[in-house]
Amino acid sequence: MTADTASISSQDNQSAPTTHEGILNWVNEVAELTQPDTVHWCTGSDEEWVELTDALVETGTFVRLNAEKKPNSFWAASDPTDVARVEDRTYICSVDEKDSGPTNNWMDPNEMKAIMTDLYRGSMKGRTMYVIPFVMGHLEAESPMFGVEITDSAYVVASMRVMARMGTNVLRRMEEVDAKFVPALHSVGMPLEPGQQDVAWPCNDTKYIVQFPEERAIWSYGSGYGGNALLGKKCYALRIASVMARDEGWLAEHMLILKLTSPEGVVKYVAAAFPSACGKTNLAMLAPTIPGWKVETLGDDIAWMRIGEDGRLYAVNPEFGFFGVAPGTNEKTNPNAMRTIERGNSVFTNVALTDDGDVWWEGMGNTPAHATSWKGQDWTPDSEELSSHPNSRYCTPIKQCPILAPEYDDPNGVPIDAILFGGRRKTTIPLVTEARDWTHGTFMGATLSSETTAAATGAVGVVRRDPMAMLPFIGYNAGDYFNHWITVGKDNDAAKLPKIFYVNWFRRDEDGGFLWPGFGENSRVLKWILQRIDGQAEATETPIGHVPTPEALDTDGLDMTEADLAQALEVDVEEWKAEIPQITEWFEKFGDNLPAVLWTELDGLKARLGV
Ligand code: GTP
Ligand code: SPV
Ligand code: MN
Repeated sequence: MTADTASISSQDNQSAPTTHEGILNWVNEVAELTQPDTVHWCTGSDEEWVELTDALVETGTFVRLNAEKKPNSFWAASDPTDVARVEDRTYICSVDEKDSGPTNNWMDPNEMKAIMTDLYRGSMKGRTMYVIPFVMGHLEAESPMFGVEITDSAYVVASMRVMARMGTNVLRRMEEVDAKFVPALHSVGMPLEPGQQDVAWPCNDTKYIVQFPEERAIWSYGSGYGGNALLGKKCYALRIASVMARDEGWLAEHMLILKLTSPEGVVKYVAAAFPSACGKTNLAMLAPTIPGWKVETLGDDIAWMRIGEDGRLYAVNPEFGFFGVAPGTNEKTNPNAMRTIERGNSVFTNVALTDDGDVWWEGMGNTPAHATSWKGQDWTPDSEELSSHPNSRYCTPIKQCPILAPEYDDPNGVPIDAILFGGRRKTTIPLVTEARDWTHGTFMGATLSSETTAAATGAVGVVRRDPMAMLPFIGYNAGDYFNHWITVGKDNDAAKLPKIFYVNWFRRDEDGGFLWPGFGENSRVLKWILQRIDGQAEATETPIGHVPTPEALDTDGLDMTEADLAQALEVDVEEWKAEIPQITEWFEKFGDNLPAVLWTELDGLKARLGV
């Protein structure tokens, strides 16, 4: 082990770190290929965290924050080229190309393995190889969903410890039941020659984020960024899990989970799918502006949902932390996120570092006179560049959320009453629309559209279809995925399934401002949804579904003109007519894989619009 890499020594090269032969064989095989200096089996203990974060501070990957501001917390800045998910380098390598479908990149699995095996050969030289046993969801679940990530990044180990249940107790359970697991291999792709000085953020210009769906395996190379490198998250809990879910009759979705309680004590559980950087974390932690209403958080990014014995759809959050968008988070938009990170134990990546050892980002308020930008440069309010990358993130334990619902830790999950789909659209999509039934709701999800954000590399602000907010995360043919949704509706009692709604917080007025104030005010929409489910709120039937009458929304104390509210709720037939050719073109992509009932839904919409 060289002293100048972030690595820790405890337990290194133990002779028999596990009795689980499958894990041991795979770890040995990877070590032989990647040739690390040492192998470290992660325990997940506090001592390990201290050793690991100390080492990261020593190599300059982490800067320790002022303990009075953010105890046990760290600032990290990535390489300026490694800041987001790389969708053009992400592959679903199914055996048959048609099984990856028209929305994913594909390569023959053997060809991909040959390319990546060459890349991995010696890729961990000079580094420590960490073995992270983890479980997505609860260790006490009926069938715990195990994984093992191998990585040469200490930053990834620290982040995985926040984001997933991991460590020795997971490994022991895997040994007891000789568990199957998803092998998830990660290398930053920057071996070190003897004596070579490491950099703060090792990565490689060549990147591959690869899922092998039949094998349930993940290979990732070249990036240290969250969604590319914390392989339990998007790669396992969405791409691989969506394939498992298709085969086993459940749903793995890009959804937050929240608990809503009315002043009368009526409880509803809501799951909501919005594309990356479109408001899941904010809605999950919402502080209601209407008196007496309460929101509690269960999850902010991923929901696994299964039909329970009573015929209802139960959701669990497979994660253990939040990996949230920092910019725009402040006392007003998301006070609960501010409280969560204040408790410390967090990693901040690509935000600004203040002179008193705290973090800052655009939209936090209290602008500092001077800070160090995410690029390591002097920053002042006069600087032309942003202090923080638009996709900068906080990584913080879910247990620190002050409004965490106690049920978050229930291995059986919570019964979902409403599913929300939503995106970022300047026009066309009203504030909220209720689907007529599950199939119509599936149509809404399948045609969901949104302007692209900084969460993935590429142009920002371009409208694209992002079905169920899962475009970058469906591990198989999206046409088959729509069919799976339709089947869940057909195979189950419609009365017990959640009601489906489509929301848009992002509609703009003529001057480009948001029509709807959003954030805490979204509680007014949640109230209408709860009342609709219980048959207590008015709606207008429109060509696209049921939209609230302005009177049906609680607008008490809402600072908004009647005209703006009317515009936020408007169903503009001309705008919708313009949407039809785009939906048609989108559906045509899927050929025979598109369920016929979705064409029927489109025909119905056209007829109602008079097209
Ligand atoms: P991922 O973690 O990438 O999956 O994102 P997310 O869906 O959790 O998005 P998040 O809640 O972090 O919000 C992303 C951005 O949208 C932030 O800059 C928020 O300030 C902004 N945002 C969230 N909710 C609202 C809203 O109701 N209105 C407006 N105008 N902006 C919002
Ligand atoms: C997203 O992009 O949807 C995220 C962040 O939640 S990442 O983990 O990078 O995917
Ligand atoms: Mn996400």
